[in-house]
Amino acid sequence: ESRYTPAAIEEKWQKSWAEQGLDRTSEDKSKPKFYALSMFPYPSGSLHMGHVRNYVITDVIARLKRMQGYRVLHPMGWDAFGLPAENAAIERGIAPAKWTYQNIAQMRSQLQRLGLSIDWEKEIATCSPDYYKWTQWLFLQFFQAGLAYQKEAAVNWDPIDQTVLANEQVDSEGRSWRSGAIVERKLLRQWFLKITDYAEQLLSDLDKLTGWPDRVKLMQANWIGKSVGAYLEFPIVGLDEKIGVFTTRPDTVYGVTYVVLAPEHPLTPSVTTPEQKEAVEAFIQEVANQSELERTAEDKPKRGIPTGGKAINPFTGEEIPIWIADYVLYEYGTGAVMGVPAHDTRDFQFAKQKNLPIQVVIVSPNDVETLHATSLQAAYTEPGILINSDSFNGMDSLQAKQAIVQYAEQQGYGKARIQYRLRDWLISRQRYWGAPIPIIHCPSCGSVAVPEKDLPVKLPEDVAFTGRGGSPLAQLDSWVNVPCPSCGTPARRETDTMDTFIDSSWYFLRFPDARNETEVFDSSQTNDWMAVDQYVGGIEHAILHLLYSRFFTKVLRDRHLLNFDEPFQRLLTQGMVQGATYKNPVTGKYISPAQVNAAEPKDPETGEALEVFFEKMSKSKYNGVAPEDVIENYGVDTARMFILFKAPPEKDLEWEQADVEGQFRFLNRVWRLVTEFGTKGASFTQTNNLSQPEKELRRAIHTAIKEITEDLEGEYQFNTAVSELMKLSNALADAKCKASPVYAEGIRALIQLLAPFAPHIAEELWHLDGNSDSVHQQTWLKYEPDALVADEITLVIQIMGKTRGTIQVPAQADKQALEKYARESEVAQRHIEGKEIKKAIVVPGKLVNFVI
Ligand code: ANZ
Ligand code: ZN
Repeated sequence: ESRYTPAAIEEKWQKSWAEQGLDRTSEDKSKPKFYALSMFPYPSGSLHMGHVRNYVITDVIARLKRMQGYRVLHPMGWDAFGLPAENAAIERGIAPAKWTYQNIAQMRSQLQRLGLSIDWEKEIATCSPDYYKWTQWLFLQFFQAGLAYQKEAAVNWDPIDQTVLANEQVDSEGRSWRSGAIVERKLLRQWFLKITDYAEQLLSDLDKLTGWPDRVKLMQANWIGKSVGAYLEFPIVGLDEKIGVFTTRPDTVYGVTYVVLAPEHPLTPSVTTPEQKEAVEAFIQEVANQSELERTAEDKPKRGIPTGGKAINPFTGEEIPIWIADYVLYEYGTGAVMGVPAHDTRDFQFAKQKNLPIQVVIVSPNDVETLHATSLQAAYTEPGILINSDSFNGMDSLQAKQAIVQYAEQQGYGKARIQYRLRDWLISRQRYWGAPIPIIHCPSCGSVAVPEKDLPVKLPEDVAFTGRGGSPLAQLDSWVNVPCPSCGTPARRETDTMDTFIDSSWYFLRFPDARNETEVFDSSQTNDWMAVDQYVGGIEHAILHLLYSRFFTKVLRDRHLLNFDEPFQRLLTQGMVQGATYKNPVTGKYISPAQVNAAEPKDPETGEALEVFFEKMSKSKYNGVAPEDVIENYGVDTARMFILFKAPPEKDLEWEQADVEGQFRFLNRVWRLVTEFGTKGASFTQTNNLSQPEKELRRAIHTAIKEITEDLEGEYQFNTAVSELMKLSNALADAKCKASPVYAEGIRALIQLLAPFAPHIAEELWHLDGNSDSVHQQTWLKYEPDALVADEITLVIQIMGKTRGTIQVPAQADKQALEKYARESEVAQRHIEGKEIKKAIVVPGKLVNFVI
């Protein structure tokens, strides 16, 4: 009899599966399809437990679906463009491509040790010219559709190194990561994608995503931020211009006591009076250095100053002052607000601070009689009844919204308007390691698309990475200077590259046809495989990645490349993997577990008792567990079982060694059960005339099939599914019918049910059980309803509360019948010995107790 030695079987089977092509995507169109996808990793160089958890979850689903008769697409790729490769080039002189491909090679081999049933023939790296050719081609689709355009936008500018910085390269004090200079804001002409054109669809189609967590849908909806309201215009006194405002509360328009412009608003200079000019300019400078968050924080005092200019409220004809203030953002709505201090919290604070008048125009329905709401302690923001509002007095405020917009429209003061918080997507990056934007700027033709035959616009390799003087691409004259593709005059290449979120917005569309050299993908193939049936990844992508992918899908549908609306049918956001963390509460330092005694954790230097808690694994906290170490000690199957068993997939998972060992012991038990049983091969269970132990074991087997299948098909309760596997193994260990074909059936079922979870040990045991094909190619078991019905139960017989024995009785027997069976039983007869029975206590389904 052999011992369970993971190292001896795991690599063996991985090789064998690869040779047999077991994980290749089946193109058998007679089968229903299933597309299982994990969010592809950034090739940082090493795999962490978060990755492992993500991919194992997807793998279990993929393996189950294959066994259930689906053709499964389960691919993997690399989100391989981005800043770290360029930083490595600047800091260590290694070319970004080299650095990236080395990391990919390393992580691929780590992934392959996890026993994931991935079709590696479909592997994609977004930094490969075969891929980014099509990223560029897609950009041109957007460009041709009028969905890609240029405008000025602010960037982070390092004045010492003379270069644009990514947000990640600016520290919390606003300094450059390299030069330490205070980062400035600078306006540059940059490329945008018009995602705002799709705001409404991106919002309303959230309803179609029945397989997404509500939390994620809510985050998307908030990000899109739809507001229904009105656009109203306030004429400026002494100028032939108007200030347009967006308001969600047109019903409060009679309560407007001032108008506020964002300091950057183009009308600011023209409304400012000479007396205020100096103060206004100083204020604009001040605000320019604040972030949006600082400007809009609820708890901060609002800052602003009057421009000296005045506007007219068209509804009342009244003159009101025009202010500028930091709490009005230039990028939202029209960049101007009508101030209604009586009914808006921020306006109220502002008016109190600046002594601006407060005019109440809405009162609570209870106050209508008395109209006594004049000394407000806070803004009244609820609906109510209109007062001080001319012909709208007495109207309900919700109705008044419509009535006032209608009136405004008739009078030409404004109109109804829907506003979204979502802004167009800034995709330009002044960096090297990304897909070059395939545009050539010609002095006479403007921005010209690179012709399709010239794609990809390849990244040049003879580039210097200094971190200074702007993008490396912009410094390479030989690359930049090209003739215009349409008129031939000397022109310049666009030197911006694309945001890496573009690469990941379409990779899932490429997998069905990953090696296509002549098209972005064959639409019929992609339409056939899409949508992704199960997408699994981190909650950190709940907003941008998913929103951008949905946007791409909709644009390509409108370009007739796709025939569906939504890319991801079902979404699972897995929880974090947390490690035991030791922290000195006094110094705040994290201590490595290697340095402490877990039973009594103390700081090795100061002797302080340490705080112990679970937190997301990270290098800086010394609380990480390396996947390689676990695999080396216990094998991949144990790691997989632990991850699946320890917590439901959406919940955070606490890495506990004892539970890892628990799973290792469980796999050892399964190993012993099967190897002790020996090689019996297939057997057939005759279902009539089964003995009681056989019936019970059969019930345990079919209960396991039923429960595990339901756990996997419903909410992915991997943890309870593993518990069911344990129950089945216990039932087999305890079975009193080890020579029966039912026992053989049980052993086979255990191996097959284990296969998606612990694929290597299952395969080995399958072969030890006498099979020559793969367990992963078996048909997923179906339970037999008949087997679940208990036809007999075990009844305990007690005399004076003392258990004397058990008997088998029909499961359906009622109280009366149970008492009769008990009385007549041999056990009872023997112990009662003719004495009088005073009383019989019957607990249905359990026992009968005789008082004598
Ligand atoms: C007058 C008013 C009266 C407002 C009232 C609210 C309550 P959401 O829901 O976010 O769309 N606003 C408009 N543009 C703004 C900007 N660029 N910066 C700061 N605030 C701005 O909110 C829309 C409301 O936010 C608008 O409705 C406007 O204030 C303000 F009792 O107009 B309201
Ligand atoms: Zn030209």
